[in-house]
Amino acid sequence: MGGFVNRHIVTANGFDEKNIPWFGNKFLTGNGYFGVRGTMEEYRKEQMCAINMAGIYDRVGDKWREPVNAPNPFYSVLYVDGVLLALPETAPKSHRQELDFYSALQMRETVWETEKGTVTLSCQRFSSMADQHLLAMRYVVTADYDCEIAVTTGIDGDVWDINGPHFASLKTGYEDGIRYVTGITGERGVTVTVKSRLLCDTPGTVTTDQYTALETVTRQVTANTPFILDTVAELTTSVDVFPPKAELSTLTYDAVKAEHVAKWKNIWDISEVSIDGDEEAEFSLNYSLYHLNCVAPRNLDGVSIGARGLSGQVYKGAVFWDTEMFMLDYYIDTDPKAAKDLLKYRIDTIGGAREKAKEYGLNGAYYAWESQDGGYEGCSDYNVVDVFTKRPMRTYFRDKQYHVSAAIVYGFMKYLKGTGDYSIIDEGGLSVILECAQMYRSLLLKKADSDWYEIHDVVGPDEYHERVNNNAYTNRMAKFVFETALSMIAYAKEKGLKTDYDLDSIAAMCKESAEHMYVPQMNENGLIEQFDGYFGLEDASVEEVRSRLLDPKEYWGGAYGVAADTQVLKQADVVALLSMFREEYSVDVMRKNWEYYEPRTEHGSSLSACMYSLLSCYIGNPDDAYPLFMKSANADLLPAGKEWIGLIYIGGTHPAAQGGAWIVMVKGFAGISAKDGKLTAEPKLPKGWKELRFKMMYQGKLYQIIARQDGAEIKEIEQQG
Ligand code: IFM
Repeated sequence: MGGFVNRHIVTANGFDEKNIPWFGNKFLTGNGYFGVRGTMEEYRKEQMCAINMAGIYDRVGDKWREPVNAPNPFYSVLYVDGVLLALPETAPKSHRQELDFYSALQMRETVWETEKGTVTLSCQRFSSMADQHLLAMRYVVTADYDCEIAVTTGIDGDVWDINGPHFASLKTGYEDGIRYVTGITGERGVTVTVKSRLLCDTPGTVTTDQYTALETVTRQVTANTPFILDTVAELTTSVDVFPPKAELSTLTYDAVKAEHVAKWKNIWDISEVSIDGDEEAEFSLNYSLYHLNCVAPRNLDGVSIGARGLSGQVYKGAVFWDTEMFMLDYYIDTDPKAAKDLLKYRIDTIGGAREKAKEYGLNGAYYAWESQDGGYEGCSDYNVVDVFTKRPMRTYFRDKQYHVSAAIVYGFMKYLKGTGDYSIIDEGGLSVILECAQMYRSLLLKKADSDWYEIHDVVGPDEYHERVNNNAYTNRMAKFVFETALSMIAYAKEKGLKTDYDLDSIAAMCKESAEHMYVPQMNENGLIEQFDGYFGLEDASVEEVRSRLLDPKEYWGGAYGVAADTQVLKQADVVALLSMFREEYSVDVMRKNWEYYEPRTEHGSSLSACMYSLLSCYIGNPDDAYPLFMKSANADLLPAGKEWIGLIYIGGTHPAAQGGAWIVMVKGFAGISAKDGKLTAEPKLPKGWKELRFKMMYQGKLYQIIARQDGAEIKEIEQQG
């Protein structure tokens, strides 16, 4: 794997302009409050430079609402003897970018050759995990000859936007040694302020304009004497729930860095995974966990994680089922408070889900496919732009992906089982579960002479087949929601929880619905049909279907998509069902379905590989699981997967794939499950893995797990702090 040089350092050597978007994701730093793309200091919006804010959305006119990017306090350009040295314009002699994901520090070293010698620019920067309002950078220039170095550095408020501009007004200035840029969003008037302080022993000249607050520092240097400029910056908004911990004017780079590194060490003390026998897998998995920590909205209210984390405005910064299905497990296992906060987002945004249900004539709560602040649906009816006509295409993600509500209920149940903390049920979780059950009830259809409830006209996890009937996954999930609601009603009654719901009548409804829910069963070949009529579709291979594309960016699904009338699917659907309800199926059934569906799956979504990988482990084939696990863990380390659907850009980080890799490691390879309130392990390690070691929380206790080819140890250990 290119770039693997150290247990915790991702390195990319050389400069290639084509990698700018991908490296922006790969080298991202973040602290849950914001994410800073791994771009270079001299980059601007053209290079997709962004500080992406968690949970602050804005809408301009009738364009898509999206999260706001804050002004960039790292903007810096270098002149040596009056000549600009900057990427991508000035070709470097050498260039290296690094991310130390243990200490969450991003570094670059760029060497330029000038007429007189070489100039080296080294930078280190980070997004403070200790005080989430802070960012800091050390910028060091060294020439091997006497010269004049000038650095213009400060805040760039001319930010990259997909559907902006989001700042209806910007104010820039300089006061008492502090530069600032304040933007006010157009739709809701949220104020976003970036302040920064330059720490350098040479006084600078300050300039401000409509977008920027910059300072130029010029110094004559002698050969090989480093010129050091430190920046400490603070990002705040008018809707913050906690203030910065200290006055910006009192902070130094080294002090802020020391606290940041210490905080990350605490995170790794519980999160780090060791895989004796496979350094590459260990590296990829820990790198994935790094990203999950960069995006966890710790300490924020009413915020969850978008499908592309904090890497930009792609997918409208919206929260999908990805969070509950793929990411939540990692937080339940390592930081239950963060897991609870993610679920609280669904409690806090039930209003949006109720409105969506009403809009479609349904009862209860129908959670958004693309949920933004307030839980409002960010997805439009025309969510893909056709590559040929350049017109928006009618898609059914918004109206027909009913499985999203069930994923949220599934998330609540994972939390309850993993933590034993039922307080969330009394804090609004009961409403979420009951109202999702009411929503599913209003989808049920019964044919005149049938005893069974069906669900028609849906889009399942495999989005390429729209408006299908009896998607096995959706129907089983609906039944799961009814069953869960029943058990939560029993819990509420037992505990005497105060509620306005008529628990008896909802319980009767759920019981009747669950008992009569039609869940497609296996046929004589042991196969479960993905939806009514799926087996009758053309059985073309993925490669054959791919060869029918007239344009590589063409959307495979939708009415005229190349996959729509074939059995080729985008991502795990029946396989997801089997992974989630494994206790209901024999290994033989799981194997037959894996073998049938895997060759027909395009894996066109980063959510797919981990589900197939997990089921492979359950079948007892960790070696088949391994490449799919690595695909998931490498989603952002290796060249990006699909970056376009039609003419819509979908690049960014892939937290669901990263969370999926954790799930495969825990439930698949280590074979962890809980029986009678106790963790058990039945490891199925891939070839070459001698020992897999990690920690996880279960029901308030911390455990050290050591899994080997021939068995496992699970030991309760003391929790720090
Ligand atoms: O939620 C997913 C969906 O299942 C497949 N397309 C991408 C979305 C965001 O990751």
